[in-house]
Amino acid sequence: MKLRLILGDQLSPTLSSLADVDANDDIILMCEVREEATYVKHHKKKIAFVFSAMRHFASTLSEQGLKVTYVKYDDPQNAGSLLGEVKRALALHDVAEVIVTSPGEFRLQEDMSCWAVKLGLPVTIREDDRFLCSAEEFAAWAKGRKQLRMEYFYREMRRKYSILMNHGEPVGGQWNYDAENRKPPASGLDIPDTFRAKPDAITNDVMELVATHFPDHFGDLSPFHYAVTRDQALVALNQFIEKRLTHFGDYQDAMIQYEPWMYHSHIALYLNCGLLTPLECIERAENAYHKGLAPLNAVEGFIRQILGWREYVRGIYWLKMPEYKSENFLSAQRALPDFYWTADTQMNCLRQCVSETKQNAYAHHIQRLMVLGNFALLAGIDPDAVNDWYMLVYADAYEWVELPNVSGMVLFADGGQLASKPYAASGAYINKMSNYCGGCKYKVSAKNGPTACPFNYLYWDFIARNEGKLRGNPRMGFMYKTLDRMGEEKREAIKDDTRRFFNALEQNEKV
Ligand code: FAD
Ligand code: DLZ
Ligand code: SF4
Repeated sequence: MKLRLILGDQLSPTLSSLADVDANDDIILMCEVREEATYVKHHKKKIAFVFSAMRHFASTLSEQGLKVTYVKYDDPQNAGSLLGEVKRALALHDVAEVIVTSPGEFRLQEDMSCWAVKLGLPVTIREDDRFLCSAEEFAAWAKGRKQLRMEYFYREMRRKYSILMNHGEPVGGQWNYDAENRKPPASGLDIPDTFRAKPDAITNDVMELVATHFPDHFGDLSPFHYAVTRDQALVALNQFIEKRLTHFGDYQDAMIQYEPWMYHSHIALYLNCGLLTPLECIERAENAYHKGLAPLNAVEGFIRQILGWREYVRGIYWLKMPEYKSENFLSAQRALPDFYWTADTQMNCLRQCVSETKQNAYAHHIQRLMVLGNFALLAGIDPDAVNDWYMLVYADAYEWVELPNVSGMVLFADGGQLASKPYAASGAYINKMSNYCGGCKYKVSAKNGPTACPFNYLYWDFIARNEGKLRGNPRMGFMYKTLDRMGEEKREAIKDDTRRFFNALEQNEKV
């Protein structure tokens, strides 16, 4: 008999650990355990989502005639850890081998590599083949390259899977249509609502459990409307393709007050736990283009996120771990401000993005990058604290995707292995791409003084403070030329404003 362990982000019928399952003999083990639910104190909605999706997946497997042992969180016998639960199952059954698909996080992979010794029987860790590029293939692509740029990786993937290709050339003649994808928000946009599933009895049970056992975790548990089965996730995907994909490209970088969903797909949480596969999402978008239902800039932009960015950041993660986790190129050390938890700030952009994160366990990419991340970068917040926050607050967060986005894309903590320059921006960028500034106590047009937008002086303080490390970056040349032209008075004003702002933060004053 074989014991097949399935983790909370492995909810795919095609999972490698299930490939040769013997319905008459093998046992499938799934368990809700304290260790996984609390190694970071995940958002309440994320725990509810993962547990409910796990329970639904387990009942689908049972309906197919497989023998499933499902351990609920509040089972009095629950050992609290994956290894503990495997041991408990081994004591009850005559198991010859444990089979598991390779986990998505380094810490768990390290742990599992010792299980055979700890358990005294063979533990087979199979490749997770739900990704479009294996870790080995990525390492081969990376070998000998000075710079690992996503764009070149993405082109290889387009060729490999023949996506948006026409006789070896990219459809439309260009690989990338990003230049058409940076429209500021227009007024009067009619943005379709996101997919909303009605919680069923399983989800209601799980929500009660989360309210009881995780009361001090961040975030709002209700309303809960995420898909928790593959069928529901497919409906959510179709709804995106039909109603929002057309404008995905145009407004990909736009932010509108009280519009948390915009034209994004809201499928990362389903992709990352296995309810959807990357290729089916890509193919549905490509079909929409061929049927004339969505323009090329939107379809190519969406496909690039999944076929390009998603696979690329995973490749970087496995290539660079474990060193990547402790990188701090800019020696950033500031504590994470309280308003990342409370949303209690006068900076409207941050207030809006934190509030939406708290409500939905979701924020779209540009909110994560250019508001929440940009502030953390400019303020020099410790990468460990920022990574912990991002891992904890989003329903789609797993370290393989969260860490390269935060340490690489946002904080430049990896010194430029992922991004060629820091994504630092002043308030002007946020003002151009959102309508947040109109409702802000600060003036985005003011550069200095107590009423000036803090992003404005923090931006220049960031440039000046990190001169030793960034001046040599060819893409930062223009910034340093501008800094060089600044008079002494202006530089002093920036320093004074920054000092005043950080003092207020340290005194726990509302900033
Ligand atoms: P859409 O905007 O509709 O994009 C479609 C899909 O493309 C996403 O579902 C996702 O699977 C993929 N994708 C898009 N951008 C990226 C990216 N940069 N890296 C990897 N995949 C991408 N994504 C996560 O899945 N988990 C995370 O923990 C996570 N943390 C992030 C932290 C920061 C600081 C930043 C800047 C980005 C992070 N991202 C993360 C990437 C991206 O922001 C989310 O995938 C996206 O916002 C999810 O919403 P969506 O499904 O509506 O995506
Ligand atoms: C995210 C998560 C949570 C909250 N809880 C569980 C759990 O109780 N049991 C489980 O098997 N998996 C859970 N997961 C997903 C794991 O954390 C995930 O498999 C690892 O982080 C590896 O990616
Ligand atoms: Fe954010 Fe500055 Fe605009 Fe206020 S003025 S919303 S702080 S960018």
